[in-house]
Amino acid sequence: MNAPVSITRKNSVCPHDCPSACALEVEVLDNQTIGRVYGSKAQTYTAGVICAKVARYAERNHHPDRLLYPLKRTGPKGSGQFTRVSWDEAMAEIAQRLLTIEAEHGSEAIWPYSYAGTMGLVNRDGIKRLTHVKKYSGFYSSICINLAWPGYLAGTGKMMGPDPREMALSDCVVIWGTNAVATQVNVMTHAIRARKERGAKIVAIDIYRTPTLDQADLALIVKPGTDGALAVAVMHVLFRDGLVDREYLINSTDYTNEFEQHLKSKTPEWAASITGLTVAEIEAFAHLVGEKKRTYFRLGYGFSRQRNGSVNMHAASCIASVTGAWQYEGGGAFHNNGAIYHWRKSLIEGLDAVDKSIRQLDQSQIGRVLTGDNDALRGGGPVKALFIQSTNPMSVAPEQTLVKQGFAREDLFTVVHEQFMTDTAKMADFVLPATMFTEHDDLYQGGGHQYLGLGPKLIDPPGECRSNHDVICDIAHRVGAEHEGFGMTSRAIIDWTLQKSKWGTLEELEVKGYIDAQPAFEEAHFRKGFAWPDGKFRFKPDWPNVPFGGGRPSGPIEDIPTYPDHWAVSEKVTREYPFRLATSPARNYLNSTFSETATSKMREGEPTVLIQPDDANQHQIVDQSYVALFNARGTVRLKAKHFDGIKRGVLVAESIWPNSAYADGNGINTLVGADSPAPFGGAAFHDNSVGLRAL
Ligand SMILES: Nc1nc2c(c(=O)[nH]1)N[C@H]1C(S)=C(S)[C@@H](COP(=O)(O)OP(=O)(O)OC[C@H]3O[C@@H](n4cnc5c(=O)[nH]c(N)nc54)[C@H](O)[C@@H]3O)O[C@H]1N2
Ligand SMILES: Nc1nc2c(c(=O)[nH]1)N[C@H]1C(S)=C(S)[C@@H](COP(=O)(O)OP(=O)(O)OC[C@H]3O[C@@H](n4cnc5c(=O)[nH]c(N)nc54)[C@H](O)[C@@H]3O)O[C@H]1N2
Ligand code: SF4
Ligand SMILES: [Mo]
Repeated sequence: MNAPVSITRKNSVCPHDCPSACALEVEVLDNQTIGRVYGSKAQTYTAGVICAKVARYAERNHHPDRLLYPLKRTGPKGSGQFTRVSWDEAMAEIAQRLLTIEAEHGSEAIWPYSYAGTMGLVNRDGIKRLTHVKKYSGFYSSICINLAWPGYLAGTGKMMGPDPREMALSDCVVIWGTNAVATQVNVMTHAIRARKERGAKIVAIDIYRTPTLDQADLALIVKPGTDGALAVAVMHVLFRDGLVDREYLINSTDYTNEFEQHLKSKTPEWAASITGLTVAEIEAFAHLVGEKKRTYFRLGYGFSRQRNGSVNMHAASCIASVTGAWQYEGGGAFHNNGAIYHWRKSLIEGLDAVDKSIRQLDQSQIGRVLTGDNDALRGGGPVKALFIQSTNPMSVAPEQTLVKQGFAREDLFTVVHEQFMTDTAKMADFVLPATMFTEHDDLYQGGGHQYLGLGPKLIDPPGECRSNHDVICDIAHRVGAEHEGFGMTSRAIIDWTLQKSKWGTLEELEVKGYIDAQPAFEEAHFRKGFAWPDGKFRFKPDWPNVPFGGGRPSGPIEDIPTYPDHWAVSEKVTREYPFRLATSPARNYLNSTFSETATSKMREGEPTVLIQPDDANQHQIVDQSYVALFNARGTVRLKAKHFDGIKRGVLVAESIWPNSAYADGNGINTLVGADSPAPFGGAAFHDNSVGLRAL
């Protein structure tokens, strides 16, 4: 029976893979229905602002295309022909297939594959418990943070930083390599507050003129993969013009005369030729951050999605150490707050069951893994079964040609637990319907801020949708996996995790909604030292030993320059492939999520590549005409749009669209490589060389 129709607003947290992890107030219309979604005003980072796509979440939550019942494939792989089955029938057959594969090929032939469709700790990470207990192949989760985090850790040693709300107290906010207007709107809230209240300057650095750059006082458009050159030239100017904090350098960093000498040749002229900026732009940026000691460098993910991305991230963070910005309220460099929550995840992830001898397969290399690449398989046998939750690799993973070949294998047994019939779900043998965040309980943490929060179940799920937690526990029982976590409710796991992590109880969190986990000023600003034995920020990192938990050294790690620099390892342009392509995020999608909602689709239009008008004329590409982009990995057809806010030789295709949105079904990640860049792998989504031809 429905509750009386009175609109109540309930606290929740946005579950999507976004640094903002906004605190929400969800209108609950009745037991089955949500209304409008608002940003919480009381949670001071969200401060009442959320993105448009989540404000209209009812469109996604109550979408007519939601998966409601378990489905079993009846036609050929990928045909989209399924028949409805009961949960019991589906789970019994899935368990039996997994047990048979385990018996015939060993436990490592099964690869649970999941990512951050939901960021709820219980529902996102419970699959790891199953993986560990059953000794299934491990998951080297590389697709998002592996190029970004090591760069920040290389200097600071710890993944935290000055309180992001301090952006509002800065004299200069540098929004570097993140299109915050699109990907984490709250950065703009706090930066614009600083401008209004203190006359602060906003600098934004990207490879094309984004809505974020439109809001900046100084908008710098660099060539992809050249931020390291910009950062070292800025430091050159700071030393040259006496804008460095010598006392801070000596007391708080590993500064040496050798480092200063290294910067001597890194002139603005040198950097101008690499970045495509003018000398005047570089000088202006350097003087701004040199004169405004309260400069907050908000370092995003985007500029790290290059083969030299970690080096560039480190180089950018070094500027705050040269000026001593870290010392001041509203100053320093920030990327993510991952280290402040001190979670005890042993119950959620089954860490007590980890067997280090089990191979870890690289998420980004799923195409290579499924097509039998020996290196990608770490010398072991083939993967015979995939159990997928909360991710859509048939759209989002690099080397799509291989990904598609792999998923099409007749001998591969694939289960996909999803909310919609995604490109990945279409390839499954069984599709299981998943709940949304409003329909289950979970615990969330901010990456771009410092709150942890509760997202309670607010409404009943439609049809027969089940949460990740329930599905993992059910499958665990059926395949004989034993762990106390499989017998607990998600609420009991949340309570255990909160208590063991010293955040109180679930009951307390239910009252508060969220907890401000911000460390003290001294700690967040590294005033008591950076997280190294000598307490000093490192201009000269020890790359192989950067404390990136479980990171697997990859790529030409030994070739990383000793000091921050321009590391020229981007994919080379050639006569055949003369353009540099980035696949920056689309404002109305979140990775491939929301590409099912009508409003997002309408606002995004169709897959499009931005091209500089002189380049377009030279290659005889008419505005709004169709083109082919190609490289050795494949060909993608999409619309070209002339755009003057981009350097010559650079293309941007905002993503990620379903494959069916492209003329021949090849999505943009057809062009992206899955080679494993230094220092710890990852996917260089914005570092692709391609050719272009009119169609
Ligand atoms: N609307 C929307 N929001 C999202 C997402 C989305 O797809 N859409 N994705 C979510 C996820 S999973 C993540 S990890 C975050 C990521 O969010 P961000 O940290 O913003 O990172 P990216 O979205 O990869 O890219 C940000 C910007 O970096 C630019 N860029 C690319 N290469 C370079 C370079 O070499 N130098 C510089 N200076 N800039 C460069 C891109 O053009 C892009 O505009 O956003 C989350 N939020
Ligand atoms: N070209 C290009 N490709 C990229 C990027 C890029 O910038 N450019 N960015 C990369 C980055 S940073 C990332 S993080 C990855 C992200 O890639 P994915 O992790 O695959 O992210 P999404 O595309 O949002 O897909 C998440 C899926 O999870 C489902 N889902 C949501 N909640 C739940 C739940 O509770 N249970 C279950 N079972 N399913 C759920 C959603 O319906 C959705 O289909 O993409 C990467 N791919
Ligand atoms: S900005 Fe990010 S965290 Fe906030 S509501 Fe939108 S998708 Fe969710
Ligand atoms: Mo991501």
